[in-house]
Amino acid sequence: MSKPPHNDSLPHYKLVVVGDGGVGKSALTIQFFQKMFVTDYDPTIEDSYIQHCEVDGILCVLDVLDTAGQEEFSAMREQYMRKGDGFLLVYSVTDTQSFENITHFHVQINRVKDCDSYPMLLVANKVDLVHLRKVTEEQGRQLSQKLGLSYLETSAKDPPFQVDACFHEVVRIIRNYNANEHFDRKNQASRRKNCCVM
Ligand SMILES: Nc1nc2c(ncn2[C@@H]2O[C@H](COP(=O)(O)OP(=O)(O)OP(=O)(O)O)[C@@H](O)[C@H]2O)c(=O)[nH]1
Ligand SMILES: [Mg+2]
Repeated sequence: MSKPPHNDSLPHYKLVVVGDGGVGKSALTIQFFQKMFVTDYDPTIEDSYIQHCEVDGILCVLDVLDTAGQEEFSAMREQYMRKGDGFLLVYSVTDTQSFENITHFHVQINRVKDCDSYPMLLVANKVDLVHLRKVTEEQGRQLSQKLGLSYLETSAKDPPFQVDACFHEVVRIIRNYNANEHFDRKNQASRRKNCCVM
């Protein structure tokens, strides 16, 4: 029987789930890790989860930080943003304010990372609440285009809808980003090699 690969040899991705209070960050994270829907609302301060995960046939370690959306904990944001390799920007389709606040999270992550594009996915949660929906799919897609992000609709409620998909998608986005960065660095190095000082 083959031994499972040691953690150290696997790629390790730190995902950070951000968004306003009550949008379903914890419900999505717990549905992904524990395959259950939490119906009670217990505001998070900060929770962390880790597990092996296979994405497109490649094993990795996923380390997910479920953050506080409540404004009173907003001072902790910059610190966790610094640690993230990829971000899920979550809003609730029943809460227009949470949708409008996505732009602030996007700006803050780019500022903390000191770049204008970083691995992020726009997640429209609670799509099961059809009759309470206030933010349409079209509005969500428009925002995602404006920010240059991919867009996924989810429901953490049973039966879950696209919950695994949204975590896996962020891993794909990080892998692409890292591959492009590596490619850019290699290109820069070879350009440097080819230049001659006159
Ligand atoms: N119907 C429905 N309810 C949801 C969904 N996701 C979360 N909820 C409910 O919404 C409430 C808030 O969910 P949480 O996951 O605790 O919200 P949060 O974003 O973690 O909030 P903070 O920790 O304060 O930032 C809970 O009562 C959940 O059961 C969903 O997809 N559908
Ligand atoms: Mg929470």
